[in-house]
Amino acid sequence: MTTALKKKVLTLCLLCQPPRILLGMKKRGFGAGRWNGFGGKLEQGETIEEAAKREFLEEAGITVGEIDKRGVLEFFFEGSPEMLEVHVFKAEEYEGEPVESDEMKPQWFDIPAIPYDKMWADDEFWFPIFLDGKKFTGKFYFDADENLLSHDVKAL
Ligand code: 6U4
Repeated sequence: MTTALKKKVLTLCLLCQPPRILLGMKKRGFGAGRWNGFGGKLEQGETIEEAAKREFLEEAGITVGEIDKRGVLEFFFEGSPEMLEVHVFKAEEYEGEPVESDEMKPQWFDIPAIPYDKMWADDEFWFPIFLDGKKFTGKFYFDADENLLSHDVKAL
């Protein structure tokens, strides 16, 4: 018998101004110690887009302009009753100056110098598609120690 996994919906937004991209070092919580985009859980009554913008402001101190949905990623963890559905957005404009928060330390990177070795293991599979301007879906299976076991990524 299989038990249905609980689904947790999360946002992930990347501010891209070629040749640079803003990433944040996650300082605490899930994914601490890795560079990542900005995002998190939805609050009651919020749309996914509203949550993506709010999380960006909370974590990096800036207000992003229009955001564009680029992909959906599904993450499964061995032994976990919960899967993550991460909605990935691209922002190109912002107001304010990035500031460090309790949760994230923002830093601009040159796109060719994106530090994949200090990011979630799945990122190197979908970031290039994202940076190419294409939409995508991805499914990733991790073991309980957050090692990537297998993946299935599609450019749309
Ligand atoms: P709080 O409520 O702050 O304790 P936390 O557990 O730290 O929450 P949160 O809300 O910051 O998590 O959300 C995790 C963030 O990490 C979301 O933006 C989605 C993103 N994320 C999760 N798994 C990822 C993965 N494998 N690859 C990736 N981003 C991922 O690039």
